[in-house]
Amino acid sequence: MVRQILLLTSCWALASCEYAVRDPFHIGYRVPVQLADGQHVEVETLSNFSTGLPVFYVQDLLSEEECSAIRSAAPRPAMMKSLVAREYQRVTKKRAARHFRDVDVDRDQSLDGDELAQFFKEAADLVDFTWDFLSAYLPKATAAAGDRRQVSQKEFISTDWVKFFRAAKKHHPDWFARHSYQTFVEYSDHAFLQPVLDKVAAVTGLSKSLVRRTAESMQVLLYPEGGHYSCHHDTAPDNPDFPRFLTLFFFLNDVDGGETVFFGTDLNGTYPEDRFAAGEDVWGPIESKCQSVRSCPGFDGSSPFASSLVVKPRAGSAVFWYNMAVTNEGHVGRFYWSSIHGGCPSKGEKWAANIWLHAAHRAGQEL
Ligand SMILES: [Ca+2]
Repeated sequence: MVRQILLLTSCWALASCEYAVRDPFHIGYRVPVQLADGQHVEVETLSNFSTGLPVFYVQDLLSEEECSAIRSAAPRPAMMKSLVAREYQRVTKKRAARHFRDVDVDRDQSLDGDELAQFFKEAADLVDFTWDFLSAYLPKATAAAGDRRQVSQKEFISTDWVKFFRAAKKHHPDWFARHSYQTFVEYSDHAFLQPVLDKVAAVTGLSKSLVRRTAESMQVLLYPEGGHYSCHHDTAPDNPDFPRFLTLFFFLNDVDGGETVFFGTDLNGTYPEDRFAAGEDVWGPIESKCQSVRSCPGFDGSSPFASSLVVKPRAGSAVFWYNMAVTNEGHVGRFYWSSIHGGCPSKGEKWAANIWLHAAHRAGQEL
């Protein structure tokens, strides 16, 4: 059923279709691909439509020299801290009253942990916190016994939230949705990147000209120890600026931790898209649940996404997937909510790079 829906909106492995997506067949399926330099690699299916999203893996797609060259093309002084929400800098007492009204969804004039978490997310992309840390700023709330701690309106509004978020950034940078550094590298500035683009074409099955025409500048990422990126989509269904229909993610060094997790996949359970097709709101709850780094494999033993696809970093390897369907004319098609994914905390410096291919929006297109 799901696959039929996707077939209707995807340009599907047709020779005449420039945007044909690679057919995943079944999990574990490997197709050999010869690269321009004569090297052979295998494109392995890690997940397919029946488990949530087609995801492919290619081991040793980049040489050690290419990994090193990409890292060198992104010198540390050029790396910018990946942006998170900065609304918190404007949370005055007056604005705090408005925030309180916005997040007190049950209108009981106090905030519980979930409601407070909503404020933290909106104000600063803060997705993890502990009540122990909060106790310095909200002593009355944290003095209450049990798990059902509440923050009163008076206490919320009188709290210096700018000071709180600054302290959180200083002492717990890993609590924020993104803890990484990034820069963009232009293909035209580096001759060695042209063969890299051609490798992307070879493994995705797309033409070299299409890849060169539609590739966004390469994003190079550096995650410090403990760095991570909470679950997210690489594009949005209605985002005209970044219609990234395909993501190819390179791991540029070996590191423990730092796994990429596809939270919208379910390798041995009920595929959430089935429930989504039945009208159930599954993606909202999944997205809020996978924000915390506690959703990462083995983080605290709870493993809330134990059946999701996990890809471990390995220098030179690549993983790629589709964020949306694309029409034969290259236009944006149906959005794949199941493409939600995240990068787990790395246990050392982790280098990676993204290549995104863009589809086009039709004028006036409604998605
Ligand atoms: Ca409430």
